[in-house]
Amino acid sequence: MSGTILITGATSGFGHATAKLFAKNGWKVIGTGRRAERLAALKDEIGGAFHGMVFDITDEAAMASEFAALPAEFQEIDVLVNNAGLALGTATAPNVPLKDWHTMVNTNITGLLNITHHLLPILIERRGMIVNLSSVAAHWPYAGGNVYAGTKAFLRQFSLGLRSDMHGKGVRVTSIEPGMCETEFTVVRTGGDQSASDTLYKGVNPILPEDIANTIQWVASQPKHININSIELMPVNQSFAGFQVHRDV
Ligand code: NDP
Ligand code: 8X3
Repeated sequence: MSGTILITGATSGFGHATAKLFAKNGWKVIGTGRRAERLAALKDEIGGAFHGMVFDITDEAAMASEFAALPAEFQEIDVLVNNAGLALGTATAPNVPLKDWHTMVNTNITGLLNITHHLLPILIERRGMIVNLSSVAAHWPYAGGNVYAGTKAFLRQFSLGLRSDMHGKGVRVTSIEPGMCETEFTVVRTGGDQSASDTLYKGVNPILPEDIANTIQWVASQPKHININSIELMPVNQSFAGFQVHRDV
């Protein structure tokens, strides 16, 4: 199968690897992000099968004007990968800047809803597919996960709800819920601390962006009568800890 895929957050990590893999497999790829130079580099690498859209996903008007300028040959979108997102900080509440909570909600939820709402008519017309990047954090709480984990739990449940709304329309929806993957995620989360990121992943043998790209490719290549509802995946070296118990003395 091939067609046209739109990937939000194609300038880094999962989105970047997914853009390259789908282009290699003959798809037309639309990639979004704020960093124009990275999208231009993808265009240089992929060529005419790639179209970059530069906008901040929290800016609905900027998104709409990019779609208004979308070339005709990229308009028949078959797959939307809602990948753009971020975590900010690992501090426990309330020692968290409120603006960081707002940024995570505006990016991971509101921006994602804006683009999803915009594209649902064409996805319904084309009996297409939506792949949402949730997280293990949607299921497994940890101290400091607070709003980030909350946004990813929203995304998992929104995916399942969309499945219900798409009943009978032939539109497929998948929630992908990865654990630790080494991308720019932790550099962003720590406010630019590359060494904190290196330390976190050292010896973990984490998931690679290409592993997620392969997962998305596998989901999209299932027969049309199959919907993969959700996939949770982790590095072997990441697993679960028990509940924490505090005792009053
Ligand atoms: P990266 O930080 O490497 O990539 C994030 C992407 O999101 C970038 O392309 C960035 O583009 C884009 N983005 C962030 N904010 C905005 C914004 N306001 N407007 C437009 N684009 C934005 O992270 P990952 O590849 O690791 O993460 C991708 C998704 O996977 C995220 O939703 C993340 O929560 C999720 N995830 C990550 C895991 C991990 O361990 N890495 C595990 C589970 C889920 P730009 O900066 O150019 O705008
Ligand atoms: C991020 C995955 O394991 O770092 O969504 O919380 S984890």
